[in-house]
Amino acid sequence: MPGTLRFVLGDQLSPGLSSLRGLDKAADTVLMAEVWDEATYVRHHPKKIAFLFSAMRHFAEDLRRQGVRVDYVRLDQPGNTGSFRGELLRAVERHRPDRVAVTFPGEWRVWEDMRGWGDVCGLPVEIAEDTRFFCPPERFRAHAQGRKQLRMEFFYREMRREHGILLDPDGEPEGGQWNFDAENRKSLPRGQPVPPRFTVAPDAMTAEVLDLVRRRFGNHFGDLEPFGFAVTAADAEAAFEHFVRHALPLFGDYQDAMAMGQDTLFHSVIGQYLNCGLLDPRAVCRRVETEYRAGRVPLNAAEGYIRQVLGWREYVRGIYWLKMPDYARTNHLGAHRPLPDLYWTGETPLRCLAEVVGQTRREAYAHHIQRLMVTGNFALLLGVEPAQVEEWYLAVYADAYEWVELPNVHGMVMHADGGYLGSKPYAASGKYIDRMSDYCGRCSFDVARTSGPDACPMNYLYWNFLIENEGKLRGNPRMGMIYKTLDKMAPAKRDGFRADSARFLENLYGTGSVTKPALSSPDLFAAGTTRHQEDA
Ligand code: DLZ
Repeated sequence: MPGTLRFVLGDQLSPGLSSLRGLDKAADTVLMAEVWDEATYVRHHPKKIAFLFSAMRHFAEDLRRQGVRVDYVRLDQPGNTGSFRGELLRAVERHRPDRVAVTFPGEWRVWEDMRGWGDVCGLPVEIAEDTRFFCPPERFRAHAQGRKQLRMEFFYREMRREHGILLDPDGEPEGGQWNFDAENRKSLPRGQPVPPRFTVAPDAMTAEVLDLVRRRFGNHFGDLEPFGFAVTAADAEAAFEHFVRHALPLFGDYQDAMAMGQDTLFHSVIGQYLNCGLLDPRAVCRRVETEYRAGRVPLNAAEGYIRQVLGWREYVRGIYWLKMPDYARTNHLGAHRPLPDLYWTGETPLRCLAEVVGQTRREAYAHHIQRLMVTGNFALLLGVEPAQVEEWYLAVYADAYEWVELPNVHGMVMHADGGYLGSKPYAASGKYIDRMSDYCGRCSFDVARTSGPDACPMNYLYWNFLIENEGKLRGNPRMGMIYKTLDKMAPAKRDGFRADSARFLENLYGTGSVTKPALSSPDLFAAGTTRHQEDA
């Protein structure tokens, strides 16, 4: 009896997935496939590949236990074509279904391909909305309608009201304000105990995947072992519960803090589970609200956490689907330099960067402030071409899929969208990193110095960034104060920052790179030149 072929992708591991609705166990087949193209279109961290393959295999096993027929294609299976399209065509040959059902994918690249699947297999392909998010794309479109710039805060308030989260009985924000971020910027006191890490020992299925990934992807950046990720919904749930019990109460206070040797601090480390479907964002938000209402978690922690899941996560997804594919092509600041090797080697005398890249290599994880204010800030200050920074983030983090990675890096980190997503670039000097971490105390550069060979490079690069991008940034109302400071600066001091930066860039890239033209920048010829272009 011909039935429906239901193709479940690697980041769609949710029992309530829209493409599984109405599944007929007698007639339908679920297709899942490990494919070379997905594992290599960027060179994903081996931990990320192993996590996803093992989670996929466990998900398939779960379906089988429930009596569902699953056709699971392993990476090394003879005949594996290496692509979604190829595996769909082979499965259509095997099962002769009368239609195909899929859930809307998480990346534009896959969406473009998916739109052609019906034609190539000669069957109706039904693409169902991904209902695992709070905000459907058309709801976001309505929010964005008529606005030249978007702000997460206003979107977030709409989501809180619409979904009834953290509201008082009058429908107003719990605690009288929407956002408690001002309370969430503490550095970690010396001696502050941090929660134990949650890890899961690999079972036999994961061990088999680790062996495969070691053989096939051992040359990708990153350590495969020790491997401690959860790979089932039950273990992901346990990881989240561990966070709720041990870390959530202080999550708010220390969410921006960084500390040597402390990879996770009070963070939940559940992004990889949420983004592949092992955890449900609605359940996560409800659970955090319950802890607050039970008096076990302060409001600054509960609100700060919920804002990440209900606010930021949904906001960046909304922007991605609203603005792609053009969004990825903008380069507002005309940034053109290559990504320095240190992002892959971790070899740098800047202790903050060495620490975060080293942790990323070990864990396929760094927390938000490490990503934004250390590796991100440095790439922004250097003027690295956005696409190269984006590829790095997409490859190295276990939670990274383009819908979430691209707006975060392109818009928030690199300001490449000219301020559509966020109001100003998150550029910072070494002072910020020093305030929020203990990295600078162990660095061979001196964070208290702003110029000269011993000075923290983030300090003079910060001023250099403002000077280079003056034409684009001076008019930004949120940058007014800093440009006033720059205006008051003695010309010799300004020149010193320029000279220190030029020396640093030449050391980093070699002679000649400092004035390399931004050939790949579509914005280069747009109205308004940057100081950098004038200088070049
Ligand atoms: C990230 C990833 C990797 C590494 N491998 C696979 C795979 O072999 N099979 C699969 O179905 N999905 C994989 N994924 C996740 C996909 O890249 C993801 O589903 C698409 O990018 C759409 O979001």
